[in-house]
Amino acid sequence: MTDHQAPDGIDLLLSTSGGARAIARCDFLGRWPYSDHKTGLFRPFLGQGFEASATRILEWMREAGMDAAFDPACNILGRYEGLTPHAPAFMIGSHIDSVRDAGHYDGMLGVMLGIELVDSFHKEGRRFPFALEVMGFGDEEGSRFPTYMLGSRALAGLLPPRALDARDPDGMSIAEALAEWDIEPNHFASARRAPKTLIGYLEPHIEQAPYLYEQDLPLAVVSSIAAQSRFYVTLTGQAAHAGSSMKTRRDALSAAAEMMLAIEKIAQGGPDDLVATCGAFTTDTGPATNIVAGEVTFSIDLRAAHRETRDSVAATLLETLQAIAERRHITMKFEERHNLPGATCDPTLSNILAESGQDVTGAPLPFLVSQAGHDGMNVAAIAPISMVFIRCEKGISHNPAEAVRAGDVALALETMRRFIERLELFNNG
Ligand code: HGY
Ligand code: MN
Ligand code: MN
Repeated sequence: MTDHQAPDGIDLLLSTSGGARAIARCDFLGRWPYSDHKTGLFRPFLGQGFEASATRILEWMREAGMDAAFDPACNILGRYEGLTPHAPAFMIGSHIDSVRDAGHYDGMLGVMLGIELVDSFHKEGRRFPFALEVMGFGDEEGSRFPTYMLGSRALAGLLPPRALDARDPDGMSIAEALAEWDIEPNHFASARRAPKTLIGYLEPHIEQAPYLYEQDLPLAVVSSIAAQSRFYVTLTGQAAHAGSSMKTRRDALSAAAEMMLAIEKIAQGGPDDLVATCGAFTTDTGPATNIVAGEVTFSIDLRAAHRETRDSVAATLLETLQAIAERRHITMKFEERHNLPGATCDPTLSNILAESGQDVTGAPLPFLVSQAGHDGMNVAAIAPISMVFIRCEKGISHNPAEAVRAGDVALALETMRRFIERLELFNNG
């Protein structure tokens, strides 16, 4: 077992605390029944694995001295009171849902580190002029319902109307799934947090890119989170026999292929922070090999550090795809289903984080733009946000090979501790 793949987590759960236990708990939750799949990790919002994981995490929050419960949006929230009851809170959080075939640490590690931090203060009997809250957002990935960041949007009051009508691949809506949990869908939006009750937010998260790995650094401070949009393209041509003439075809699949290569070329021609990814592909041919595709759908995930870049590239993409569709006599539907404008991390919090990290690691922490989206993008609407990145092996994520180093996670936890202690001084004025 190499250093950066934590040993099997079960025994560590009992014997340690701190970074090692945070990793062990992520590994423990990375398998059935805390996953919907018997092999590998898939923990979609409101699934069986989600329920088992949330139940376990609530227990760990309570053992760490917190009051803990589901909020009305099915996020899990632990609260460690400050020196005075009902004090505004500083929140540490991330998400507990996962993509399919996920790694163990995306999202979950941030929540486990929050619990470890509070547990250490609780053991010392320490209280602060603010409460500490640990938040496990229930839906960040949108891996079951096509919704994305439902939990943090509910907290920030950013839910679009009829958000709960979104349906999973089996046709169940979020409202129906909530009803199965005996949760009143109409209460979902009451998860909205009054801004004055949060003084700030910190999201510890793996980097999900190779910068720290290549620079051989353990931690970074996030300066901003890239703007991201998701589009769905539906192409309708004409289903036909595979023996039909090439001259008369209106092949939706060939059109999609040409479009995807055009999208890739546009993104490759832009600045390094411009990224575009095609996915969620469907075709009406099923497994048949002798049918010319009549209808194809695919998604486009478009990101850039600055919203203006993203939006101008989105306009170029639309023009390019329209031209391909016209030339191929294909009708195209191009819908935007997700639009996050990106977020800037609070400079004061980020500098306190950077100082804390330098204390702990002995070297200045780099400031990075996050191309990956995070719940902090929504929390930024109601509180100043900050993020600390933790190195992950080769930058690999959204992949079972995702791995972290116990030493880096320990440094992150100690950085978080110093950060809260500095906040205490900062708050005492
Ligand atoms: O898509 C993202 O950036 C995040 O992993 N949900
Ligand atoms: Mn993710
Ligand atoms: Mn994540």
